[in-house]
Amino acid sequence: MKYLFIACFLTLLFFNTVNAQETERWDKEVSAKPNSNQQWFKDAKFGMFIHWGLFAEAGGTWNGKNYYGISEWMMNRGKIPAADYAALAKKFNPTQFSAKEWAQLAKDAGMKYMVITAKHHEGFAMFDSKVSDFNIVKATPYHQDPMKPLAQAVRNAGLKFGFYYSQFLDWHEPDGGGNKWDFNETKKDYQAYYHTKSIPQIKELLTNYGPLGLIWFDMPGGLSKDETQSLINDVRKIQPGCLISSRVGNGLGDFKDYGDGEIPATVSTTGAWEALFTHNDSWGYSKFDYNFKTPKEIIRLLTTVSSKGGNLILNVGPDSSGRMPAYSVKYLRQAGKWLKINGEAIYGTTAGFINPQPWGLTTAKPHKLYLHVFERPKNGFILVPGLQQIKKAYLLANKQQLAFIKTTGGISIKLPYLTDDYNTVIALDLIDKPLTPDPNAPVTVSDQYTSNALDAINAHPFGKTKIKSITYSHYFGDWKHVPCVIEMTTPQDSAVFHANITEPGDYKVTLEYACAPAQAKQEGVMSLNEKEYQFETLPISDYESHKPLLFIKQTIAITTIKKAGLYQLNIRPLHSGTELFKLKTIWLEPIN
Ligand code: H79
Repeated sequence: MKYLFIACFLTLLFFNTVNAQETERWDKEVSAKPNSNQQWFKDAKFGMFIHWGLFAEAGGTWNGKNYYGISEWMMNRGKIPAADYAALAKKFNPTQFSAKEWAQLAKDAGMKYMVITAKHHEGFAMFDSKVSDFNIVKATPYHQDPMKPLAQAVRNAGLKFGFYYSQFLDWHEPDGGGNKWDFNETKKDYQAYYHTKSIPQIKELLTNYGPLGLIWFDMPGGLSKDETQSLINDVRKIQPGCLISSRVGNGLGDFKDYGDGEIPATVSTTGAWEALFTHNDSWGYSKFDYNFKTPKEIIRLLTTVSSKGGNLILNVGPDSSGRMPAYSVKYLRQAGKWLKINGEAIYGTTAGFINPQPWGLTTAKPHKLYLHVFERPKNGFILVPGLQQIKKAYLLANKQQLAFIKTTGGISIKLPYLTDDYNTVIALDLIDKPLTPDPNAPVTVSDQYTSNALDAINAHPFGKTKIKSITYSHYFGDWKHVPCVIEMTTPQDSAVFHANITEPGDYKVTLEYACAPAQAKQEGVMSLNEKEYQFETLPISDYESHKPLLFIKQTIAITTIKKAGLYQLNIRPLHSGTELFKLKTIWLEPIN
Protein backbone atom coordinates (compact mmCIF):
# COMPACT_ATOMS: atom_id res chain seq x y z
CA MET A 1 0.00 0.00 0.00
CA LYS A 2 1.22 3.43 -0.81
CA TYR A 3 0.69 6.28 1.55
CA LEU A 4 1.72 9.48 -0.10
CA PHE A 5 2.12 11.93 2.70
CA ILE A 6 4.02 14.21 0.41
CA ALA A 7 1.00 15.71 -1.29
CA CYS A 8 0.21 19.05 0.22
CA PHE A 9 -3.47 18.39 0.70
CA LEU A 10 -2.72 15.22 2.59
CA THR A 11 -0.25 17.13 4.69
CA LEU A 12 -2.99 19.55 5.58
CA LEU A 13 -5.10 16.61 6.63
CA PHE A 14 -2.14 15.33 8.59
CA PHE A 15 -1.81 18.54 10.51
CA ASN A 16 -5.40 19.58 10.88
CA THR A 17 -7.60 16.55 11.07
CA VAL A 18 -5.59 13.42 11.57
CA ASN A 19 -3.73 15.02 14.44
CA ALA A 20 -6.86 15.37 16.55
CA GLN A 21 -8.07 11.87 15.73
CA GLU A 22 -4.63 10.43 16.31
CA THR A 23 -4.47 12.09 19.71
CA GLU A 24 -7.82 10.63 20.62
CA ARG A 25 -6.91 7.17 19.47
CA TRP A 26 -3.49 7.44 21.00
CA ASP A 27 -5.09 8.45 24.28
CA LYS A 28 -7.39 5.45 24.33
CA GLU A 29 -4.96 2.82 23.21
CA VAL A 30 -1.57 3.95 24.37
CA SER A 31 -1.60 6.25 27.34
CA ALA A 32 -3.89 3.74 29.03
CA LYS A 33 -1.04 1.21 29.04
CA PRO A 34 2.11 3.32 28.92
CA ASN A 35 5.63 2.02 28.80
CA SER A 36 6.63 1.65 32.45
CA ASN A 37 9.77 3.59 31.68
CA GLN A 38 7.85 6.78 30.96
CA GLN A 39 8.47 8.69 34.18
CA TRP A 40 11.94 10.00 33.33
CA PHE A 41 10.47 11.48 30.15
CA LYS A 42 7.54 13.10 31.96
CA ASP A 43 9.91 14.67 34.48
CA ALA A 44 12.56 15.79 31.97
CA LYS A 45 10.60 18.73 30.48
CA PHE A 46 13.46 20.02 28.32
CA GLY A 47 15.40 18.18 25.63
CA MET A 48 17.79 18.98 22.82
CA PHE A 49 16.95 17.97 19.27
CA ILE A 50 19.82 17.96 16.79
CA HIS A 51 19.30 17.84 13.02
CA TRP A 52 22.59 16.91 11.36
CA GLY A 53 23.16 15.38 7.97
CA LEU A 54 24.31 16.17 4.44
CA PHE A 55 21.85 19.08 4.46
CA ALA A 56 24.27 20.76 6.90
CA GLU A 57 26.95 20.68 4.19
CA ALA A 58 24.62 22.45 1.75
CA GLY A 59 23.30 24.81 4.46
CA GLY A 60 20.22 25.60 2.36
CA THR A 61 22.09 26.53 -0.85
CA TRP A 62 22.20 24.53 -4.08
CA ASN A 63 23.90 25.72 -7.27
CA GLY A 64 24.06 29.26 -5.92
CA LYS A 65 20.33 29.37 -5.11
CA ASN A 66 19.18 29.92 -1.53
CA TYR A 67 16.30 27.78 -0.31
CA TYR A 68 14.71 29.65 2.59
CA GLY A 69 12.76 27.58 5.07
CA ILE A 70 13.61 24.10 6.34
CA SER A 71 17.01 23.21 4.88
CA GLU A 72 16.67 19.45 5.38
CA TRP A 73 13.88 19.47 2.76
CA MET A 74 15.99 21.23 0.09
CA MET A 75 16.69 18.00 -1.81
CA ASN A 76 12.96 17.36 -2.17
CA ARG A 77 12.10 20.94 -2.91
CA GLY A 78 14.79 21.37 -5.58
CA LYS A 79 14.09 17.86 -6.96
CA ILE A 80 17.86 17.37 -6.76
CA PRO A 81 18.94 14.10 -8.38
CA ALA A 82 19.92 11.57 -5.69
CA ALA A 83 23.35 11.02 -7.24
CA ASP A 84 24.17 14.76 -7.30
CA TYR A 85 22.97 15.20 -3.73
CA ALA A 86 25.00 12.20 -2.56
CA ALA A 87 28.16 14.00 -3.72
CA LEU A 88 27.76 16.34 -0.71
CA ALA A 89 29.18 13.47 1.33
CA LYS A 90 32.58 13.86 -0.34
CA LYS A 91 32.94 17.29 1.28
CA PHE A 92 31.32 16.52 4.63
CA ASN A 93 34.17 16.62 7.13
CA PRO A 94 33.16 17.76 10.63
CA THR A 95 36.67 18.13 12.04
CA GLN A 96 35.44 20.58 14.72
CA PHE A 97 32.89 18.10 16.10
CA SER A 98 33.30 17.46 19.81
CA ALA A 99 30.89 15.04 21.47
CA LYS A 100 31.86 16.40 24.89
CA GLU A 101 31.14 20.00 23.87
CA TRP A 102 27.69 19.11 22.54
CA ALA A 103 26.85 17.12 25.64
CA GLN A 104 28.12 19.96 27.82
CA LEU A 105 26.02 22.49 25.89
CA ALA A 106 22.86 20.44 26.38
CA LYS A 107 23.67 20.09 30.06
CA ASP A 108 24.46 23.80 30.50
CA ALA A 109 21.16 24.61 28.77
CA GLY A 110 19.39 22.60 31.47
CA MET A 111 18.28 19.91 29.04
CA LYS A 112 17.71 16.38 30.29
CA TYR A 113 17.81 14.45 27.03
CA MET A 114 19.22 14.66 23.53
CA VAL A 115 17.84 13.28 20.28
CA ILE A 116 19.90 13.42 17.09
CA THR A 117 19.06 12.53 13.49
CA ALA A 118 20.66 9.18 12.71
CA LYS A 119 19.02 9.29 9.27
CA HIS A 120 16.74 12.01 7.97
CA HIS A 121 14.60 11.84 4.81
CA GLU A 122 17.71 12.36 2.62
CA GLY A 123 18.65 8.75 3.49
CA PHE A 124 22.19 9.40 4.73
CA ALA A 125 23.23 7.44 7.82
CA MET A 126 25.13 9.65 10.25
CA PHE A 127 26.46 6.49 11.91
CA ASP A 128 28.53 3.43 11.06
CA SER A 129 26.08 1.22 9.18
CA LYS A 130 26.78 -2.18 7.72
CA VAL A 131 23.39 -2.06 6.04
CA SER A 132 24.15 0.76 3.60
CA ASP A 133 27.41 2.34 2.46
CA PHE A 134 25.62 5.66 2.21
CA ASN A 135 26.93 6.57 5.64
CA ILE A 136 29.31 8.98 7.33
CA VAL A 137 32.11 6.42 7.87
CA LYS A 138 32.16 5.03 4.34
CA ALA A 139 31.16 8.01 2.23
CA THR A 140 32.85 11.05 3.82
CA PRO A 141 36.47 12.14 4.33
CA TYR A 142 35.72 12.14 8.07
CA HIS A 143 35.61 8.30 8.17
CA GLN A 144 34.42 8.24 11.80
CA ASP A 145 31.18 7.52 13.60
CA PRO A 146 30.26 10.64 15.63
CA MET A 147 27.33 8.86 17.28
CA LYS A 148 29.56 6.50 19.28
CA PRO A 149 31.31 9.24 21.29
CA LEU A 150 28.16 11.37 21.39
CA ALA A 151 25.99 8.64 22.94
CA GLN A 152 28.71 8.10 25.54
CA ALA A 153 29.33 11.78 26.29
CA VAL A 154 25.62 12.51 26.66
CA ARG A 155 25.13 9.62 29.09
CA ASN A 156 28.26 10.63 30.99
CA ALA A 157 26.73 14.08 31.39
CA GLY A 158 23.73 12.40 33.02
CA LEU A 159 21.31 12.94 30.14
CA LYS A 160 19.23 10.41 28.23
CA PHE A 161 20.27 9.83 24.64
CA GLY A 162 18.03 8.96 21.71
CA PHE A 163 18.00 8.72 17.93
CA TYR A 164 15.67 10.29 15.35
CA TYR A 165 15.16 7.86 12.48
CA SER A 166 13.00 8.63 9.43
CA GLN A 167 11.54 5.19 8.91
CA PHE A 168 9.63 5.61 5.65
CA LEU A 169 10.90 8.58 3.67
CA ASP A 170 14.25 7.96 1.97
CA TRP A 171 14.98 10.10 -1.07
CA HIS A 172 18.22 8.23 -1.80
CA GLU A 173 16.68 4.79 -2.31
CA PRO A 174 14.53 3.69 -5.27
CA ASP A 175 12.21 1.84 -2.86
CA GLY A 176 12.17 4.48 -0.12
CA GLY A 177 9.21 6.81 0.33
CA GLY A 178 9.07 10.24 -1.24
CA ASN A 179 11.49 10.49 -4.15
CA LYS A 180 9.33 10.49 -7.26
CA TRP A 181 11.64 12.72 -9.28
CA ASP A 182 14.33 10.03 -9.71
CA PHE A 183 12.41 6.84 -9.14
CA ASN A 184 9.21 5.53 -10.64
CA GLU A 185 6.61 5.50 -7.92
CA THR A 186 4.66 2.60 -9.35
CA LYS A 187 7.77 0.41 -9.10
CA LYS A 188 8.46 1.22 -5.45
CA ASP A 189 8.45 -1.69 -3.04
CA TYR A 190 8.09 -0.18 0.42
CA GLN A 191 8.23 -3.59 2.12
CA ALA A 192 11.60 -4.17 0.49
CA TYR A 193 12.77 -0.79 1.77
CA TYR A 194 11.64 -1.56 5.31
CA HIS A 195 13.20 -4.99 5.35
CA THR A 196 16.52 -4.23 3.64
CA LYS A 197 17.34 -0.80 5.04
CA SER A 198 14.99 0.83 7.53
CA ILE A 199 14.43 -1.97 10.05
CA PRO A 200 18.01 -3.32 9.84
CA GLN A 201 19.39 0.19 10.49
CA ILE A 202 16.99 0.70 13.39
CA LYS A 203 18.32 -2.56 14.84
CA GLU A 204 21.90 -1.31 14.42
CA LEU A 205 21.04 1.85 16.34
CA LEU A 206 19.42 -0.16 19.12
CA THR A 207 22.33 -2.60 19.31
CA ASN A 208 25.50 -0.53 18.94
CA TYR A 209 25.01 2.64 20.98
CA GLY A 210 24.17 1.52 24.49
CA PRO A 211 20.87 2.13 26.25
CA LEU A 212 18.65 4.57 24.37
CA GLY A 213 16.16 6.75 26.20
CA LEU A 214 13.97 6.89 23.13
CA ILE A 215 13.72 6.47 19.41
CA TRP A 216 12.06 9.30 17.53
CA PHE A 217 10.29 8.13 14.37
CA ASP A 218 8.86 10.66 11.89
CA MET A 219 6.54 10.77 8.87
CA PRO A 220 4.96 7.32 8.96
CA GLY A 221 3.92 5.55 5.78
CA GLY A 222 3.79 2.21 4.00
CA LEU A 223 2.98 0.09 7.08
CA SER A 224 -0.29 -1.33 8.36
CA LYS A 225 -1.09 -1.17 12.05
CA ASP A 226 0.06 -4.78 12.54
CA GLU A 227 3.28 -4.09 10.70
CA THR A 228 3.87 -1.01 12.83
CA GLN A 229 3.25 -3.09 15.96
CA SER A 230 5.76 -5.64 14.72
CA LEU A 231 8.35 -2.84 14.26
CA ILE A 232 7.62 -1.78 17.84
CA ASN A 233 8.02 -5.39 19.00
CA ASP A 234 11.43 -5.48 17.29
CA VAL A 235 12.46 -2.36 19.23
CA ARG A 236 11.15 -3.81 22.52
CA LYS A 237 13.02 -7.07 22.00
CA ILE A 238 16.37 -5.28 21.81
CA GLN A 239 15.68 -2.44 24.28
CA PRO A 240 12.50 -2.85 26.30
CA GLY A 241 13.03 0.50 28.08
CA CYS A 242 13.40 2.56 24.92
CA LEU A 243 10.44 4.90 24.43
CA ILE A 244 8.89 5.27 20.97
CA SER A 245 7.48 8.50 19.51
CA SER A 246 3.87 8.64 18.32
CA ARG A 247 5.10 9.35 14.80
CA VAL A 248 5.80 5.66 14.47
CA GLY A 249 2.27 5.90 13.08
CA ASN A 250 -1.08 4.11 13.26
CA GLY A 251 -1.90 5.64 16.63
CA LEU A 252 0.90 3.76 18.40
CA GLY A 253 3.93 4.90 20.42
CA ASP A 254 4.81 5.69 24.04
CA PHE A 255 4.68 9.48 23.96
CA LYS A 256 2.72 11.91 21.85
CA ASP A 257 4.37 14.44 19.56
CA TYR A 258 2.30 17.37 18.36
CA GLY A 259 2.92 19.13 15.03
CA ASP A 260 6.29 20.68 14.21
CA GLY A 261 6.30 24.04 16.01
CA GLU A 262 2.94 23.47 17.67
CA ILE A 263 1.80 24.12 21.22
CA PRO A 264 -1.39 22.10 21.59
CA ALA A 265 -4.36 24.40 22.21
CA THR A 266 -5.94 21.90 24.53
CA VAL A 267 -4.12 18.85 25.78
CA SER A 268 -6.38 15.86 25.60
CA THR A 269 -3.87 13.42 26.98
CA THR A 270 -2.79 12.50 30.48
CA GLY A 271 0.07 10.55 28.94
CA ALA A 272 3.56 11.77 28.15
CA TRP A 273 3.83 14.33 25.37
CA GLU A 274 6.26 16.65 23.72
CA ALA A 275 6.10 19.91 21.80
CA LEU A 276 8.88 20.26 19.24
CA PHE A 277 10.35 23.55 18.13
CA THR A 278 13.51 24.57 16.37
CA HIS A 279 15.72 27.41 17.63
CA ASN A 280 15.39 29.36 14.37
CA ASP A 281 13.10 28.55 11.40
CA SER A 282 14.99 25.55 10.00
CA TRP A 283 15.72 22.19 11.60
CA GLY A 284 18.86 21.54 9.57
CA TYR A 285 21.65 24.15 9.48
CA SER A 286 20.78 27.10 7.25
CA LYS A 287 23.43 29.69 6.36
CA PHE A 288 20.97 32.55 6.20
CA ASP A 289 18.48 31.78 8.98
CA TYR A 290 19.13 34.13 11.90
CA ASN A 291 15.65 34.03 13.39
CA PHE A 292 16.90 32.56 16.66
CA LYS A 293 14.66 32.65 19.70
CA THR A 294 16.05 34.88 22.44
CA PRO A 295 16.80 33.42 25.88
CA LYS A 296 13.60 35.03 27.16
CA GLU A 297 11.59 33.47 24.33
CA ILE A 298 13.12 30.06 25.06
CA ILE A 299 12.27 30.29 28.77
CA ARG A 300 8.73 31.47 28.07
CA LEU A 301 8.20 28.74 25.49
CA LEU A 302 9.48 26.09 27.90
CA THR A 303 7.27 27.53 30.65
CA THR A 304 4.22 27.55 28.39
CA VAL A 305 4.70 23.90 27.42
CA SER A 306 5.41 22.90 31.05
CA SER A 307 2.31 24.74 32.24
CA LYS A 308 0.29 22.42 29.98
CA GLY A 309 2.10 19.35 31.30
CA GLY A 310 4.41 18.53 28.38
CA ASN A 311 8.05 18.54 27.36
CA LEU A 312 9.79 20.95 25.01
CA ILE A 313 12.36 19.45 22.68
CA LEU A 314 14.25 22.36 21.16
CA ASN A 315 16.27 21.80 18.00
CA VAL A 316 19.66 23.13 16.99
CA GLY A 317 21.29 22.67 13.58
CA PRO A 318 25.07 22.28 13.69
CA ASP A 319 27.00 23.04 10.49
CA SER A 320 29.12 20.58 8.53
CA SER A 321 32.29 21.51 10.41
CA GLY A 322 30.60 20.22 13.55
CA ARG A 323 29.98 23.61 15.14
CA MET A 324 26.71 24.68 16.69
CA PRO A 325 25.41 28.09 15.52
CA ALA A 326 27.00 30.73 17.78
CA TYR A 327 23.62 32.19 18.77
CA SER A 328 22.32 28.76 19.71
CA VAL A 329 25.29 28.24 22.01
CA LYS A 330 24.95 31.69 23.56
CA TYR A 331 21.17 31.77 24.03
CA LEU A 332 20.81 28.17 25.19
CA ARG A 333 23.46 28.73 27.87
CA GLN A 334 21.68 31.93 28.89
CA ALA A 335 18.38 30.05 29.20
CA GLY A 336 20.23 27.40 31.21
CA LYS A 337 21.26 30.00 33.79
CA TRP A 338 17.60 30.74 34.49
CA LEU A 339 16.91 27.01 34.86
CA LYS A 340 19.78 26.62 37.32
CA ILE A 341 17.95 29.01 39.64
CA ASN A 342 14.33 28.18 38.80
CA GLY A 343 14.47 24.57 37.58
CA GLU A 344 12.43 23.37 40.56
CA ALA A 345 9.41 25.08 38.97
CA ILE A 346 9.90 23.20 35.66
CA TYR A 347 11.45 19.75 36.13
CA GLY A 348 9.16 17.07 37.52
CA THR A 349 6.14 19.38 37.46
CA THR A 350 2.69 18.71 36.12
CA ALA A 351 0.36 21.18 34.44
CA GLY A 352 -0.63 24.13 36.60
CA PHE A 353 -4.23 23.94 37.83
CA ILE A 354 -4.88 27.68 37.45
CA ASN A 355 -5.76 28.83 33.93
CA PRO A 356 -3.44 31.37 32.25
CA GLN A 357 -3.65 34.76 33.98
CA PRO A 358 -2.66 38.22 32.72
CA TRP A 359 0.48 37.97 34.86
CA GLY A 360 1.53 34.54 33.53
CA LEU A 361 1.23 30.76 33.94
CA THR A 362 1.41 28.03 36.56
CA THR A 363 3.04 24.63 37.08
CA ALA A 364 2.43 22.27 39.98
CA LYS A 365 3.90 19.60 42.24
CA PRO A 366 2.22 17.89 45.19
CA HIS A 367 1.45 20.65 47.75
CA LYS A 368 3.16 23.26 45.56
CA LEU A 369 2.01 25.72 42.98
CA TYR A 370 4.54 27.74 40.99
CA LEU A 371 3.48 31.10 39.60
CA HIS A 372 5.48 32.05 36.53
CA VAL A 373 5.17 35.81 36.39
CA PHE A 374 5.79 37.32 32.96
CA GLU A 375 4.13 40.70 33.60
CA ARG A 376 4.08 42.53 36.91
CA PRO A 377 0.74 44.19 37.72
CA LYS A 378 1.07 47.93 38.36
CA ASN A 379 0.12 47.60 42.03
CA GLY A 380 2.28 44.51 42.48
CA PHE A 381 -0.61 42.28 43.61
CA ILE A 382 -0.64 38.92 41.83
CA LEU A 383 -4.18 37.54 41.99
CA VAL A 384 -4.45 33.75 42.02
CA PRO A 385 -8.14 32.96 41.47
CA GLY A 386 -9.66 29.84 42.99
CA LEU A 387 -7.27 29.45 45.92
CA GLN A 388 -8.78 29.71 49.41
CA GLN A 389 -5.71 29.60 51.59
CA ILE A 390 -1.98 28.96 51.38
CA LYS A 391 0.77 28.33 53.91
CA LYS A 392 3.48 30.42 52.43
CA ALA A 393 4.51 32.39 49.35
CA TYR A 394 8.14 33.09 48.41
CA LEU A 395 10.35 34.04 45.52
CA LEU A 396 11.89 30.81 44.26
CA ALA A 397 15.16 32.53 43.29
CA ASN A 398 16.10 33.81 46.77
CA LYS A 399 13.47 32.29 49.10
CA GLN A 400 12.31 35.78 50.09
CA GLN A 401 8.89 35.44 51.71
CA LEU A 402 6.04 37.43 50.20
CA ALA A 403 3.02 38.85 51.97
CA PHE A 404 -0.41 37.66 50.82
CA ILE A 405 -4.02 38.41 51.57
CA LYS A 406 -7.26 36.58 51.00
CA THR A 407 -9.62 38.49 48.72
CA THR A 408 -13.05 37.64 47.34
CA GLY A 409 -11.48 36.47 44.09
CA GLY A 410 -8.72 34.29 45.56
CA ILE A 411 -5.30 34.83 47.10
CA SER A 412 -3.45 38.04 46.30
CA ILE A 413 0.33 38.00 46.67
CA LYS A 414 2.48 41.10 46.90
CA LEU A 415 5.35 41.05 44.43
CA PRO A 416 7.53 44.06 45.28
CA TYR A 417 9.44 44.05 42.00
CA LEU A 418 10.03 41.80 39.01
CA THR A 419 13.29 40.05 39.85
CA ASP A 420 13.66 38.31 36.53
CA ASP A 421 12.62 39.73 33.19
CA TYR A 422 12.40 36.24 31.63
CA ASN A 423 10.09 34.82 34.26
CA THR A 424 9.92 35.54 37.99
CA VAL A 425 8.80 32.44 39.87
CA ILE A 426 6.75 32.63 43.05
CA ALA A 427 6.42 29.32 44.90
CA LEU A 428 3.31 28.65 46.98
CA ASP A 429 3.13 26.06 49.74
CA LEU A 430 -0.42 24.76 49.59
CA ILE A 431 -2.85 23.74 52.24
CA ASP A 432 -5.65 23.02 49.81
CA LYS A 433 -5.71 19.71 48.10
CA PRO A 434 -4.46 20.36 44.58
CA LEU A 435 -7.37 21.71 42.61
CA THR A 436 -8.36 20.25 39.31
CA PRO A 437 -8.04 22.74 36.49
CA ASP A 438 -11.35 24.24 35.37
CA PRO A 439 -11.22 24.83 31.63
CA ASN A 440 -14.42 26.88 31.89
CA ALA A 441 -13.06 29.29 34.47
CA PRO A 442 -13.48 32.91 33.32
CA VAL A 443 -10.49 34.79 31.94
CA THR A 444 -9.18 37.43 34.31
CA VAL A 445 -9.29 40.97 32.91
CA SER A 446 -7.65 43.64 35.02
CA ASP A 447 -6.66 47.28 34.71
CA GLN A 448 -3.33 46.35 36.30
CA TYR A 449 -1.98 45.18 32.93
CA THR A 450 -1.36 47.06 29.71
CA SER A 451 -3.67 44.67 27.92
CA ASN A 452 -5.66 41.50 28.56
CA ALA A 453 -6.07 38.72 26.02
CA LEU A 454 -9.19 36.64 25.43
CA ASP A 455 -7.68 33.96 23.20
CA ALA A 456 -9.48 31.73 20.73
CA ILE A 457 -8.98 28.76 23.04
CA ASN A 458 -11.03 30.57 25.72
CA ALA A 459 -14.05 30.81 23.43
CA HIS A 460 -17.21 28.77 23.93
CA PRO A 461 -18.41 28.00 20.40
CA PHE A 462 -22.08 27.86 19.42
CA GLY A 463 -23.72 26.77 16.16
CA LYS A 464 -21.19 25.79 13.51
CA THR A 465 -18.43 27.80 15.17
CA LYS A 466 -15.21 25.90 15.80
CA ILE A 467 -11.89 26.48 17.50
CA LYS A 468 -9.05 25.17 15.40
CA SER A 469 -5.30 25.61 15.04
CA ILE A 470 -4.59 27.27 11.71
CA THR A 471 -1.33 26.04 10.22
CA TYR A 472 0.79 28.06 7.79
CA SER A 473 4.41 28.73 6.95
CA HIS A 474 6.47 31.80 6.08
CA TYR A 475 9.04 30.25 3.77
CA PHE A 476 8.74 26.49 3.37
CA GLY A 477 7.93 23.91 6.02
CA ASP A 478 8.55 26.36 8.90
CA TRP A 479 5.13 25.70 10.33
CA LYS A 480 3.31 28.15 12.58
CA HIS A 481 0.12 27.13 14.38
CA VAL A 482 -2.38 29.72 15.57
CA PRO A 483 -5.57 28.65 17.35
CA CYS A 484 -8.50 30.61 15.89
CA VAL A 485 -12.28 30.80 16.18
CA ILE A 486 -13.51 29.86 12.69
CA GLU A 487 -16.57 28.98 10.60
CA MET A 488 -18.88 31.66 11.93
CA THR A 489 -21.14 32.16 8.91
CA THR A 490 -24.60 32.91 10.29
CA PRO A 491 -25.96 34.92 13.25
CA GLN A 492 -26.49 31.57 15.02
CA ASP A 493 -22.75 30.86 14.93
CA SER A 494 -21.33 32.69 17.88
CA ALA A 495 -18.40 32.63 20.25
CA VAL A 496 -18.86 33.49 23.91
CA PHE A 497 -16.07 34.51 26.23
CA HIS A 498 -16.42 34.63 30.01
CA ALA A 499 -14.37 37.40 31.58
CA ASN A 500 -13.87 38.25 35.22
CA ILE A 501 -13.22 41.98 35.10
CA THR A 502 -11.56 42.71 38.42
CA GLU A 503 -11.63 46.54 38.33
CA PRO A 504 -14.22 48.97 36.97
CA GLY A 505 -13.14 51.47 34.34
CA ASP A 506 -13.03 52.12 30.62
CA TYR A 507 -11.72 49.33 28.41
CA LYS A 508 -10.85 49.46 24.74
CA VAL A 509 -11.91 46.33 22.82
CA THR A 510 -9.75 45.24 19.89
CA LEU A 511 -10.23 42.22 17.64
CA GLU A 512 -7.18 40.46 16.22
CA TYR A 513 -8.07 38.35 13.20
CA ALA A 514 -7.22 37.19 9.70
CA CYS A 515 -9.72 37.76 6.91
CA ALA A 516 -9.55 36.86 3.23
CA PRO A 517 -10.08 39.92 0.99
CA ALA A 518 -12.92 38.15 -0.86
CA GLN A 519 -14.74 37.61 2.44
CA ALA A 520 -14.11 41.04 3.91
CA LYS A 521 -16.64 43.84 4.37
CA GLN A 522 -19.07 41.58 6.19
CA GLU A 523 -20.58 42.88 9.39
CA GLY A 524 -20.21 41.39 12.81
CA VAL A 525 -21.62 42.27 16.17
CA MET A 526 -20.09 42.05 19.59
CA SER A 527 -22.16 42.32 22.72
CA LEU A 528 -20.67 43.19 26.05
CA ASN A 529 -21.87 45.01 29.12
CA GLU A 530 -25.49 45.14 27.84
CA LYS A 531 -24.51 46.93 24.65
CA GLU A 532 -24.09 45.82 21.04
CA TYR A 533 -21.19 47.04 18.95
CA GLN A 534 -21.25 46.51 15.19
CA PHE A 535 -18.21 46.39 12.95
CA GLU A 536 -17.17 45.63 9.40
CA THR A 537 -14.33 43.18 8.66
CA LEU A 538 -11.23 44.37 6.80
CA PRO A 539 -9.49 42.63 3.86
CA ILE A 540 -6.24 41.24 5.24
CA SER A 541 -4.88 37.98 3.90
CA ASP A 542 -5.93 34.82 2.08
CA TYR A 543 -5.25 31.62 3.93
CA GLU A 544 -2.91 29.22 2.18
CA SER A 545 -0.87 26.80 4.22
CA HIS A 546 2.34 27.68 2.36
CA LYS A 547 2.02 31.45 2.80
CA PRO A 548 2.17 33.80 5.76
CA LEU A 549 -1.17 34.49 7.39
CA LEU A 550 -1.57 38.11 8.41
CA PHE A 551 -3.62 39.28 11.34
CA ILE A 552 -4.91 42.79 11.96
CA LYS A 553 -5.85 44.49 15.21
CA GLN A 554 -9.09 46.41 14.77
CA THR A 555 -10.56 48.40 17.65
CA ILE A 556 -14.33 48.11 17.66
CA ALA A 557 -15.46 49.47 21.02
CA ILE A 558 -14.79 51.32 24.21
CA THR A 559 -16.91 50.15 27.08
CA THR A 560 -17.33 51.56 30.56
CA ILE A 561 -17.40 48.87 33.22
CA LYS A 562 -19.14 50.27 36.30
CA LYS A 563 -18.80 47.25 38.55
CA ALA A 564 -16.17 44.55 38.85
CA GLY A 565 -17.53 41.07 38.19
CA LEU A 566 -18.36 38.42 35.61
CA TYR A 567 -19.12 39.56 32.08
CA GLN A 568 -19.99 37.75 28.88
CA LEU A 569 -18.56 38.88 25.60
CA ASN A 570 -20.44 37.47 22.64
CA ILE A 571 -19.37 37.77 19.03
CA ARG A 572 -21.23 36.70 15.87
CA PRO A 573 -21.94 37.62 12.25
CA LEU A 574 -24.73 40.19 11.80
CA HIS A 575 -26.02 38.51 8.61
CA SER A 576 -25.56 35.13 6.95
CA GLY A 577 -22.62 34.99 4.57
CA THR A 578 -19.21 33.37 4.29
CA GLU A 579 -16.85 32.91 7.22
CA LEU A 580 -16.73 36.19 9.13
CA PHE A 581 -13.02 35.90 9.95
CA LYS A 582 -10.44 33.76 11.70
CA LEU A 583 -10.47 35.29 15.16
CA LYS A 584 -7.22 34.91 17.10
CA THR A 585 -7.61 37.16 20.16
CA ILE A 586 -9.86 39.81 21.65
CA TRP A 587 -7.80 42.42 23.50
CA LEU A 588 -9.22 44.36 26.44
CA GLU A 589 -7.05 47.34 27.15
CA PRO A 590 -7.69 49.49 30.23
CA ILE A 591 -7.81 53.22 29.63
CA ASN A 592 -6.22 54.92 32.60
O1 H79 B 1 12.69 16.80 10.87
C1 H79 B 1 11.87 17.94 10.84
C2 H79 B 1 11.13 18.04 9.53
O2 H79 B 1 12.00 17.91 8.43
C3 H79 B 1 10.22 16.85 9.65
N1 H79 B 1 9.81 16.87 11.04
C4 H79 B 1 10.69 17.76 11.76
C5 H79 B 1 11.02 17.21 13.11
C6 H79 B 1 9.12 16.84 8.72
N2 H79 B 1 9.03 15.98 7.76
N3 H79 B 1 7.94 16.18 7.11
N4 H79 B 1 7.32 17.17 7.65
C7 H79 B 1 8.01 17.62 8.67
C8 H79 B 1 6.05 17.66 7.19
C9 H79 B 1 6.09 17.78 5.72
C10 H79 B 1 5.33 18.67 5.14
C11 H79 B 1 5.21 18.79 3.73
FE1 H79 B 1 6.04 20.13 2.63
C12 H79 B 1 4.23 19.59 3.15
C13 H79 B 1 5.88 18.14 2.75
C14 H79 B 1 5.39 18.59 1.51
C15 H79 B 1 4.36 19.50 1.76
C16 H79 B 1 7.01 21.30 3.93
C17 H79 B 1 6.31 22.06 3.05
C18 H79 B 1 7.86 20.51 3.22
C19 H79 B 1 7.62 20.82 1.90
C20 H79 B 1 6.65 21.78 1.81
